[in-house]
Amino acid sequence: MSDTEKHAHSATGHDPDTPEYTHPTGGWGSLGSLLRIAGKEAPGGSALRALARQNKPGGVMCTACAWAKPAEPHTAEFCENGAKATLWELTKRRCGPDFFEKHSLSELRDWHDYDLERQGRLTRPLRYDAASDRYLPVSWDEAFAGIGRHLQRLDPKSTVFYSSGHAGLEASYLYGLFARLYGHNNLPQSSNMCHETTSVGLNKIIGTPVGTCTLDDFDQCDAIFFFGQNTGSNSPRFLHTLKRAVERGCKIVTFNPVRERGLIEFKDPQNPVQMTVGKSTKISTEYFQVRPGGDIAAMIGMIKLVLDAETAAPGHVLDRAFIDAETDGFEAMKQAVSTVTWPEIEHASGLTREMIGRAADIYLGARKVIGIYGMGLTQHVHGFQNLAMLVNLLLLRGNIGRPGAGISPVRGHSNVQGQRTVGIAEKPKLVPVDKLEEMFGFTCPRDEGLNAVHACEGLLDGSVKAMILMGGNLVRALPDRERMEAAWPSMDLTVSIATKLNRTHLTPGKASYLLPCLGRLEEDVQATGPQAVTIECSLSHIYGSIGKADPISDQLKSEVAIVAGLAKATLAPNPKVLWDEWTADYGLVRDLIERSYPESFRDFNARMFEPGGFYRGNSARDRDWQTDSGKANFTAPTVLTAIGAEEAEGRMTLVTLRSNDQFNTTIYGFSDRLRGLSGSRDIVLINRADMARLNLREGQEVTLVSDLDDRVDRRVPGLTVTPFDLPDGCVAGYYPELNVLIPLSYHDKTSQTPASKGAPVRILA
Ligand SMILES: Nc1nc2c(c(=O)[nH]1)N[C@H]1C(S)=C(S)[C@@H](COP(=O)(O)OP(=O)(O)OC[C@H]3O[C@@H](n4cnc5c(=O)[nH]c(N)nc54)[C@H](O)[C@@H]3O)O[C@H]1N2
Ligand SMILES: Nc1nc2c(c(=O)[nH]1)N[C@H]1C(S)=C(S)[C@@H](COP(=O)(O)OP(=O)(O)OC[C@H]3O[C@@H](n4cnc5c(=O)[nH]c(N)nc54)[C@H](O)[C@@H]3O)O[C@H]1N2
Ligand SMILES: [Mo]
Repeated sequence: MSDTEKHAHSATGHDPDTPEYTHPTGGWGSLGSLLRIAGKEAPGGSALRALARQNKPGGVMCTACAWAKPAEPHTAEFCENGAKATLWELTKRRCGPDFFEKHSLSELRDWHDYDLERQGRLTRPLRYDAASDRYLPVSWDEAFAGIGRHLQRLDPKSTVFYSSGHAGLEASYLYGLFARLYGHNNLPQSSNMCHETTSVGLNKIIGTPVGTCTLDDFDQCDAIFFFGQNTGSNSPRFLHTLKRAVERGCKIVTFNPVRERGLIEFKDPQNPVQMTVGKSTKISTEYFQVRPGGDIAAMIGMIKLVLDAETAAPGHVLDRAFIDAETDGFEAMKQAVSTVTWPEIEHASGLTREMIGRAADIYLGARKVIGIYGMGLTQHVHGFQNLAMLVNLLLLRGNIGRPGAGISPVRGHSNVQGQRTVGIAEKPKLVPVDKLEEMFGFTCPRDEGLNAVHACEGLLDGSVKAMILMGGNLVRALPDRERMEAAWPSMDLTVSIATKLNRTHLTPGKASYLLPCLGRLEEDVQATGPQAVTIECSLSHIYGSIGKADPISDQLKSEVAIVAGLAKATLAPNPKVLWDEWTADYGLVRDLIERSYPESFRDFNARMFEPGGFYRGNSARDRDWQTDSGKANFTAPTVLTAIGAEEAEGRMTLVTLRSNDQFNTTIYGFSDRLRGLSGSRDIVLINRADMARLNLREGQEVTLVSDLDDRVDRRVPGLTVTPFDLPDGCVAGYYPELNVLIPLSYHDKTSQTPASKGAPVRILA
């Protein structure tokens, strides 16, 4: 069989010899998986009440993904994975001082991540004691004072304040302010490993760091082009939106090396009729198993076909008026695309010209098109080129800045986008520094701070001396994990604000504190009474969220209170900076946010509980292009694949995946139900033809080694060879287990987003 025939086969039908879950996403399967978690966590009535209020106006906004919360929610407006996140947070298990009395950190380092988090919620502030190699309880006052003394002694520029996208806008705004008052912009965030390609890339080409679509657009579009986003696992509520779109005739074209169940068909677990009768909705009209990194070539192919169609019917295909008035760079893009040949496109994409033709036909037949993407596009060395080709494709027919059309990155953590909006940004140009100086009477640092990759480089070269983490599990989430883990204890100070114990907490710096916080689901009572917080979704809507569950311990503080406590202990008093008043009443913090960002947050306190959230607006949606050229920019392709390493004999591209049973580094269990896999996460997925070529047997144990020639030895032994329907030349396995194999230097060229979907590896039998 020729290469082309093989891919033609795998893209149209599933390889019968490899495991695949054959049921639709949703349905009884997802309820079963939920009940397993519920059984393990023994949730109280609080958790069930929280679920009933989840994602509803005036309720609590889910702590899992960032998908939009509709104005008219379902009775149960949560998904399998949102519910898991709730049960996980409101678990009955506790990880208190007695646990740490029993276990030293060197002992805990032998535990599986799953078992660490499974100990339950952290209940007390803790300080690391090197003599006993244990965490010991401390009072909040001692913890704040100790951390404050360390920070006062350190050069602010040698410290890093990370946040994972959990905390609300209030805590996030104050955290950014604390960093700047203290004297740095070192505010990396989880999005540095995630959608930074979007923040930097879209900003460059269409002048906005975020997507342009709202939920209404999904009720109007004629076609959706879906690249590298696994909706069924990672934003399941979005499946309802897609199902509605399909039912009214919208076509969905998916590009993904893996046949992800949720994008194939969906059974609505909230629709009793569908559940019992068993009818499911087909989601993708066409599903193309593109090679990892091959999207650039596939999109170039589509662009070529659209341009050919225009040549055949001049004036009938392109939106010429739009291109002439609103865009820049069309001719250069067209010229670059014309030099690419079809054999090159077919090789790089792994798709045939005929397949790309089918995709192009759907594009041409649709008046309103939305482009959706996730980590499959952003986490590549040429991630920027990925995004730029998608924008090129959309711009050809004016599909940005018009109802029913646009570009829509699907974001990760529930408030990851919002944290950026309110000043968690290492780039001072994204922050209203003049305004902040005027509001708080200080000199704001104006030099660029460290992003995640730069912070890691600083850690390795010794220039980074302290890290505060507001959420997250950085040593697990970062690339080059082994090197990071080894360097971590060299820091003078490490502080984690967290809900649960994780691997990062086991590599303390010379001084180290673990500060337990309230989760969003818990009631947060301050001096003026119960408080609400706010978050922003992927579609730029802002929602209020009120936790009602009983706090799991009376020793917890809110993230707002912790940030304020740390800041007060570190900074000299400033009459314009009122940490205690702000902690007592979060409405005052929202007033500060409104004053800092008046266009996005007009009448913030009054509007925060609007059903469906309030829209912050988007310049590109209004065709106000805030780019250097003042136009939307076409980009001439410079590469055909997003992979940064050359093809070589024996070299494979490693794609790191999330299972259906994890939220990032939090592992709920060992079942990847939607891919038909279960039992172990220490596996390497590979297709049968490649297994035969490389002389591998099913079930054999192998070692994966990094194949980047930089003299660093990176290897993961003990992986079980598991046949799986993937394109040729690639292997897949789980994040975070395989992060050891992702070189720190191997990242998107424009944004430094680690290339977690395309690292070069070799298999050692
Ligand atoms: N349940 C659950 N929900 C989550 C998370 C979780 O871990 N669990 N994580 C949250 C976070 S922080 C984020 S960022 C999002 C992540 O959500 P996604 O953006 O969906 O990220 P991934 O699951 O890493 O992978 C996305 C998809 O890209 C495909 N892919 C890999 N390489 C390529 C490629 O080169 N081209 C194309 N076209 N596709 C490719 C993979 O097969 C996979 O289906 O989900 C959020 N929601
Ligand atoms: N190889 C590879 N690496 C990747 C990725 C990949 O696809 N492949 N994906 C990347 C992506 S997209 C992301 S976003 C990062 C994620 O990286 P991180 O954000 O660092 O990781 P998380 O697993 O989301 O963080 C989990 C921890 O957050 C804490 N936590 C949970 N809820 C709360 C809360 O409400 N408040 C506070 N303060 N803490 C809380 C808990 O202690 C928990 O252990 O990983 C990145 N790394
Ligand atoms: Mo993410």
